[in-house]
Amino acid sequence: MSNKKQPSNRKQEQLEQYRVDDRGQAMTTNQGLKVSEDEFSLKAGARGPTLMEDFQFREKMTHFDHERIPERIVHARGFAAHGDFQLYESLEAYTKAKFLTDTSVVTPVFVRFSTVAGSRGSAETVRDARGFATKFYTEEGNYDLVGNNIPVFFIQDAMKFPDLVHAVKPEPHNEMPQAASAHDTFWDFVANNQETAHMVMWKMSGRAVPRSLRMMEGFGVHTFRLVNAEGKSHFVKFHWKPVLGVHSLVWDEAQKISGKDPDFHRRDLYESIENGDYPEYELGLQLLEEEDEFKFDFDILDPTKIWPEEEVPVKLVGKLTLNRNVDNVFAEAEQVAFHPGHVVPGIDFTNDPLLQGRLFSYTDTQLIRLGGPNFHELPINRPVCPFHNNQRDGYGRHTINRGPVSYHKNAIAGNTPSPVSEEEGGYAHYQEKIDAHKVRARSDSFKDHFSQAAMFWNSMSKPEQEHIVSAFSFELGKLERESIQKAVVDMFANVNYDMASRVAEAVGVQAPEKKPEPSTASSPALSQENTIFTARTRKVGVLVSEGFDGPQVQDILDKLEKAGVQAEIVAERLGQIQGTNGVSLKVKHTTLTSDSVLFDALFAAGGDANANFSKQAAYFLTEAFEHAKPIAAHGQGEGWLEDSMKGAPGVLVQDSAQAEFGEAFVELISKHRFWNREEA
Ligand code: HDD
Repeated sequence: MSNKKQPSNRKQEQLEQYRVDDRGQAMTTNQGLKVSEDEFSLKAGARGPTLMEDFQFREKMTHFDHERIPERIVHARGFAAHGDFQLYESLEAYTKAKFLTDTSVVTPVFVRFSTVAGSRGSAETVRDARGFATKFYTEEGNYDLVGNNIPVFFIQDAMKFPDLVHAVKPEPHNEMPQAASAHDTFWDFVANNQETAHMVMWKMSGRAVPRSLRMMEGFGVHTFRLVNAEGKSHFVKFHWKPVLGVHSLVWDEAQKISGKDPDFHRRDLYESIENGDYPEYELGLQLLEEEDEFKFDFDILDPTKIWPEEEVPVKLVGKLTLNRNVDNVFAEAEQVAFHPGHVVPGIDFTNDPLLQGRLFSYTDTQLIRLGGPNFHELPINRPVCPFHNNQRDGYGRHTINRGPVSYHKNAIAGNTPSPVSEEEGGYAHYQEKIDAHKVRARSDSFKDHFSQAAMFWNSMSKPEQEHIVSAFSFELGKLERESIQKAVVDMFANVNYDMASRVAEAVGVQAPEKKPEPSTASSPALSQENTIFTARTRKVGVLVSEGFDGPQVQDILDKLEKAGVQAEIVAERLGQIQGTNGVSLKVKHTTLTSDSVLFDALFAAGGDANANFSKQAAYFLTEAFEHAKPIAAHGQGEGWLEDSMKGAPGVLVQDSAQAEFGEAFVELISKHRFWNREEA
């Protein structure tokens, strides 16, 4: 980590006491004993056996042998950062949660992003949902918003979660494939559990291959409750809206990045924070009066349904800024323990059966993962407010509780620690009236699986629909069993007949029977065509060789920098590269150490390239062109473009009349991709 001054807040002040810098220190054992030698074990003679007495060797080896803890059963591959949350306006009409009512409060946060299916070391640009888990360290205790970048879930009842996860994880007989849903058991699960239809549509879309963790939405998924000081409750859905807009990779690119840079997403997040391009997301709320619980044609307790934003607008209420990287991934990102049940007064649950099950699972998983009931004492998990109760002991206890009392009620300690009233901040559950039979059942109101899946399809632009058809064709194309391909195609004919027929044709199974369209509704907010477009923080690869046009290229690079674009020089070899008029550039990559898939756009800046570099540059440009990326060419750089690329949408070739070349390139970069080129 760099030595620059890091942003601070109350959580950072607390963490500071645990941070240790070993640089410049004498080496000791864990008991504080200074060691005089750390390369050789204690032996009976330089060529003799190692002695049992060697406590230093035993300590070092034992600690090493115990370094690993079980990875998370889901969301194992994750990365995290610190930041702050601040409110725009008081939400006291809806909630009494202090961090949502006082606009002067800056709440420290810790956010962990993750993929779901892959192991801890798996590639990051796989087709998957992304976890977006936020811990707010509020003055009233920790509040965790444990969400995903997809607003719906595969299943409606937590009872099925182990089945879903078993189906999507690598198949147990051969542990293949890693971090991928393109295999028989996942799609067998889908076809036999048709409530999955809506989330599968999202998973086949660009949402499942985000360009950056900074360019994806987050969702609390479930309907939660906000409760105000008068005890009035509103239903709420939580959203995170990225300030840079929602953008995706294309599938071919995502797969190649998995090999070229399996750490692509964490690198992007880490570098952005180090560069001071702090990732930002606005918190959005969809609020619903309790009286309106039954006004929709879906059940608001069903986690496979969204509330279309056009019907229930998203109110933007505050901003999350990630401004500090972790110092140690294990201590922070790995040991952080999230739980949807970590709430504060003013936030409560609903009877969504998926949420209800999650309220059990998360503590249980931390017990095995973090080795006991004291994980709340780990630095990253400690609230910034004090905590007092009669819980005691267990593995790894840090707190030294004083005095004889560890029970309630008592007289010895004046009956303390004591519960406090709601007025004094005591958490009181919302008193929802329940009058029902105990049953193991799915509510009839949860039985429509296809209408919103169809609405998602209807809301997509043409290129987005093409990407979905090709994602289905890829995934089903990887299956071994034709019966499953057929069952899936038949199932999705219920969502959209044309879509399913095209997939059937692509994978060579019989076309499905024509089914009625379940819904003609659409929700424009779902299309990424309607998102925010900006060139800020985009990465441009600048292909250049010796003797490039110094003043012109420098001018274009200056324009890019001014627009917040990151330009990185790619040349034949590392070091400095000389252009005309004494302009010299520092080379960051060669064509060997980078690849077109690692950039948002390419700038062919020219120079007297040798045959090898010209060939490599042409290859970069062709691939970027195929991935619909913005391209600009100047001077000899034009010669590296295939003729068919010139004049295509999103390709800018400098002619002498164009004074505003740099500005025009920035404009292209802000467009993200030129899908019309793909269609052509
Ligand atoms: Fe979960 C981790 C999000 C359903 C059980 N989940 C986990 C993480 C996220 C989510 C973001 C990673 C947290 C981190 O970074 O440490 N999970 C969701 C969402 C769901 C969901 C948005 C549906 C709306 N999850 C879900 C169900 C269950 C679980 C139905 C079980 C009943 N989830 C877990 C878990 C994990 C977990 C096994 C693994 C590691 C952990 O909890 O701490 O308990």
